[in-house]
Amino acid sequence: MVDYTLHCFLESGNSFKPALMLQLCQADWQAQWVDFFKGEHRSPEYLAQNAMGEVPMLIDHTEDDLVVNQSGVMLYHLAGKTKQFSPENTAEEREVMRWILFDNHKLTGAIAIYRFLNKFMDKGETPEAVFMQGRMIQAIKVLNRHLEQNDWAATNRPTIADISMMGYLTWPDHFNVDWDDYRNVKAWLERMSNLPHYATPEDLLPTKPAA
Ligand SMILES: N[C@@H](CCC(=O)N[C@@H](CS)C(=O)NCC(=O)O)C(=O)O
Repeated sequence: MVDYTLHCFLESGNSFKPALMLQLCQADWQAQWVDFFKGEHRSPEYLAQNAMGEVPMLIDHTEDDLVVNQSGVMLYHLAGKTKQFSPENTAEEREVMRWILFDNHKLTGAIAIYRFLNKFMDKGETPEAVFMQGRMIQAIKVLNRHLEQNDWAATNRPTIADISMMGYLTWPDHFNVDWDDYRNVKAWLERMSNLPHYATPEDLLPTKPAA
């Protein structure tokens, strides 16, 4: 039996966040594919474990099959257990929390929706898509400005805040961004991908099994 099972799917940047953390920490884990596009996350069985009906979902087998929902909570949980990528004092904790909340609400919050409309629904220039694209660009600009003075998001070393914000950023072509226009983000993404044991979403996350 592995220590952790992550319910996830490849197209999900939110799934990449805990998967990357597990990989960077070299944890003992397995991925369990969720058939998201068929609505498995809305099935009664799934909702019984995760009332929010969201992917990813982490099961910690070392704690009596504890169910952890929300990628940010998973990152905190894993940081606490592994003592890696974790804040080390209250001030750092505040900063880490600040950037994880920013990620969930503004960065991932806009990118995931714009990407879904743009790539998976091929919506073109609808008012909704243009609105979300504008929100996304604002959030990317905030991150780019912050990284002008800082190598890492929350402290002077990589933390779960960096891991969270990277969730969707390996797919710039899915949301029509060129990292050459955001040089500080580009350099930070390179630093992230040079961390020991780094792997891509395509390396870590399962996709629909062949029929
Ligand atoms: N804040 C959540 C977001 C999770 C999320 O929205 N996941 C998407 C898939 S990537 C989902 O399950 N969407 C279903 C829905 O919104 O109904 C997290 O970080 O875990």
